[in-house]
Amino acid sequence: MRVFFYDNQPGDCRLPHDSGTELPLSYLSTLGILYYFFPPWSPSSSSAVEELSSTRDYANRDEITISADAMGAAYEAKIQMFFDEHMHEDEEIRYILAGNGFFDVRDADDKWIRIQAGPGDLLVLPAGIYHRFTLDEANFLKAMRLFQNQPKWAALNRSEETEKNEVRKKYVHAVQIGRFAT
Ligand code: KMT
Ligand code: NI
Repeated sequence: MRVFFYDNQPGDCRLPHDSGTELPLSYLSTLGILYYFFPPWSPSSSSAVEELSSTRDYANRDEITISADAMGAAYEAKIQMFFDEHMHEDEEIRYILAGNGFFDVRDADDKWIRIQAGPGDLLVLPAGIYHRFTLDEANFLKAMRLFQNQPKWAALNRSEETEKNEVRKKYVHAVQIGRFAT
């Protein structure tokens, strides 16, 4: 996993858009993002995922393959949806099993931070954080999605409405007072 400021240049979102300013992984903690590395090829990883799931109450899960082959006609629309800036009223938990992709998240100054994630990376995006997702140029990613019991994980696209969302306001407050600071 690598973390860097997005370059904000126009062009295909699947390109790296690496500004050249790399950030320590610990920067993610200040935004309330949790990250783990459980390599799928390591025998201890499945029990590590089980343990995290039981600690954090991730009762449900599924697997998603994001590729033109796997998704057929829905592919382009799905890809576009993932890259629209949005939030959820619950955590978004993604465990990358194969392939690579970019999670972009807004930092406390509303700047885009790009997280390059690959096999073994497990990310927990907190409820209320603005984010988006794209594949890279290889156009393939397989991930496990973990969910709490009754997830409220509809994508709410950023708008004046989400600025007033209680979950969003609570998140912004938590970042501002340094609740997530390490
Ligand atoms: C989402 O909600 O943005 C996603 O599920 C992204 C694809 S999963 C790696
Ligand atoms: Ni999302």
